[in-house]
This record gives sequence, C-alpha cells and structure tokens, in this order.
Amino acid sequence: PFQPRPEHKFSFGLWTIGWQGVDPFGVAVRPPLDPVRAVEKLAEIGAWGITFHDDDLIPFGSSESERDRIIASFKDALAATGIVVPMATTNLFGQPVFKDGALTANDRDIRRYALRKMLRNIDLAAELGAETYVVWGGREGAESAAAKDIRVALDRYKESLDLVCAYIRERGYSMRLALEPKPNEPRGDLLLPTIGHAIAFISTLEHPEMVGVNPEVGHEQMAGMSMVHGVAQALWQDKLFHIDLNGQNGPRYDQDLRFGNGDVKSAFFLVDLLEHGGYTGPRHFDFKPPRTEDDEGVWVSAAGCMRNYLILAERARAFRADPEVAEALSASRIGSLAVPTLAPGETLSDLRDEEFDPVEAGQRGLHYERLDQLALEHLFGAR
Ligand code: GLT
Ligand code: MN
Ligand code: MN
Ligand code: MN
Repeated sequence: PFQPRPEHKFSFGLWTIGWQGVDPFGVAVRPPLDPVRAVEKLAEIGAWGITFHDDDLIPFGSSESERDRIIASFKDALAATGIVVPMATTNLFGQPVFKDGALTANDRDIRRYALRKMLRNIDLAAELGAETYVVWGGREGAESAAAKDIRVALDRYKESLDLVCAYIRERGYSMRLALEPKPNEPRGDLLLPTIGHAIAFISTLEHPEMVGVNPEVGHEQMAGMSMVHGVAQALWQDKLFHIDLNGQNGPRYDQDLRFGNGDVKSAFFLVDLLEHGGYTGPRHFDFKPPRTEDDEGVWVSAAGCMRNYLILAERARAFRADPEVAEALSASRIGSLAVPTLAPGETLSDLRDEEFDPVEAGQRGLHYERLDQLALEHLFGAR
C-alpha cells in the first residue's frame, strides 16, 4: 500500500527536487541536478509528471544550440520513462531585470520583454503537451505603497493575461492559465495575495474561462487563510486548475516543507476534499527538500510527499466509510445544509408567517466536537 503510481498523477517542479539550498543566508549545499536525471529519478520513485520554469530547464542566457541540445535530451528522457509535462511556467522573478516586477514592472520595455519570455516558453510547454500554464507573479508587487500604483498595475496585469490568452487561442493550444496567489515574499506585498483576490481578478479578464488558480498550501497559510476553505471555493467556482501541495507552520516565511510536514490536520481535510470533491488534475508538489539533506535525502523527501498524500487519502476514505462517522454526520445535520432554504415553488411570503421558536433553536447542540474527534482518531490511526 501507499506505493505511488502514475495514475495518482503526482508531479514535481524541477525547481523543487533541484533546489540547491540557496537561501537569503546561505550558499548552495547541493550540486545542480541534471534535468535528465530528475526525470529518471521521478520515474523510479513512482511520480507521473515533471514541471519546470523556462530557466530551470534552459539556464538563462543559454545559446540557441545549447537550448536545442537540452530540450532534445529532456524529450528523450521523457519518452524513455513515460514521465509527462502537465504544466510549465515562466521565471519572471529571478533575474535583476525583474526586480520591480515583470508583467507589472513600471518600465514598459521590461514588461514587453517579460511577455516575450512568457510566450516563448508557452510554445515549448505546448510542444511538450502541457495543458496548464502557471503564472506566479513573484515580483509583481512593492515594498512601498508610493512605488507602485496598484490600480494601474492591475490594468497591466490584465492587459498581459488577455494578450497571453489571445495568443493561446490563436495558436490553437489546449492550454489554460493558473494564477498562483501569495501574500508576500519575495516582495513586501504581492499582487493577487490570496485565492479570493485571484478569483475576483479573473472575472475582469476577456477570457475568464481560460484562467483559474494554482493555490499553494503554504501561501494561503502565510496569509492566515484556511487552505481547505480556499480550495473548496475554487472548486465551487470551477477555478481549481492546478494545486501546489506542501507544508507550512503558520504565518511566517514561505517554508515549502514536504507535504505532510506542517499542519497535518489541514492536510488531511485538504486531501479529503481533493479526493471526494471532484478534482481530477495533477497532485503537484512544490516543496523544498531542506538544506540538511544530501542527494539521497532529497529523494526520500520527495517520496515522502507522495506517501503522505496516499496515507491521508486512505485515512480520509476510512473516515468517510466509518458507520459511526455516518451516524455522527447525520446527528450533526451536515446533510441538511444541502437542502435549499426555500422549497421549490415557495416564495418569501411563505416564510414570513412561519412558526419558529428561536429560543428552542438556540438550545440545540451541534455535536461537532464528537465529529471532529472521530476525524482526528482516523487521522491518528486510532480507528
Ligand atoms: C517559486 C515559488 C513557487 C511557485 C513557482 C512557480 S516558483 O518557487 O515560490 O511557489 O509555484 O513560479
Ligand atoms: Mn511556497
Ligand atoms: Mn515556493
Ligand atoms: Mn508554488
């Protein structure tokens, strides 16, 4: 049991397993990871897909011949292992040129360059079969409110995404965009800081049906938000196009822990939601194997992400199948929320004169403590 297989759709960013450990306080602790070896190792541990930023695969500044050589060997590795590329994205944050943002940089020539960089990698993503293109605006933001007119920055963000969607349509790619929210880091404040901001912004686009979200566990928790509620709303609005699974301990710097480390109970209910809420997309891990790990530890950490997901999925199934849970759910009247407040044919005048004793209703117990205890006991493996 808990053996990851391709049908589980587990995918990893090349930047995750390939993270060398460079942080604001220290240099690299691990050597670079060859993308071909990344593909082979992922196949070995039972993953299904690999994702990448343009610059993860093709180092920034590579010559055309170097680029062709890298892409060819990457394609060979994919073909040899069966690993797929479900998603790709653009690095619009690493190079000095993007220090004030990319699609929303104050400098117009930088915005034009950013758009070119993005379109070029969308062509490569389409060629490799990616159906999702993630847009994480890592540098779209500011440290000082005086430095950026947020309303016009959003005009430019919308302009760019409308242009990108038009390009995807014109090329006939079957590709959708997924915006990844994050409240802060690396900028002091980022645009589209939460799932809710992103979904509201999407409604202003020319092709809102082509754009959804790619929520990350840690990013919502950095903002003090419930990842489970946010993902549930994204599902409800048909906007959960992709997901970044990892771990985080409360509002602090972006920890990108292995999935399962951090808030385990939230992870349990998130897996329960994904497994029983109709999400069929990739289970993508965006984590950073800690700097304490050597190469062997990197793969143990990656395998742990998948194993923890499968364990939590099994725990969630057991929770849902437990007759005592079924009884507790009904005692707590969970199902009655699904009944529309007005019956078919009723109008507001029907409820105006209804008999109701608010004092009696206020005395009813909901028994959620019993229900939550059952969930915890399943999570703990005590049932
Ligand atoms: C970067 C970021 C992640 C995003 C990636 C996509 S890159 O590591 O911290 O959360 O998902 O650009
Ligand atoms: Mn993160
Ligand atoms: Mn990250
Ligand atoms: Mn992410």
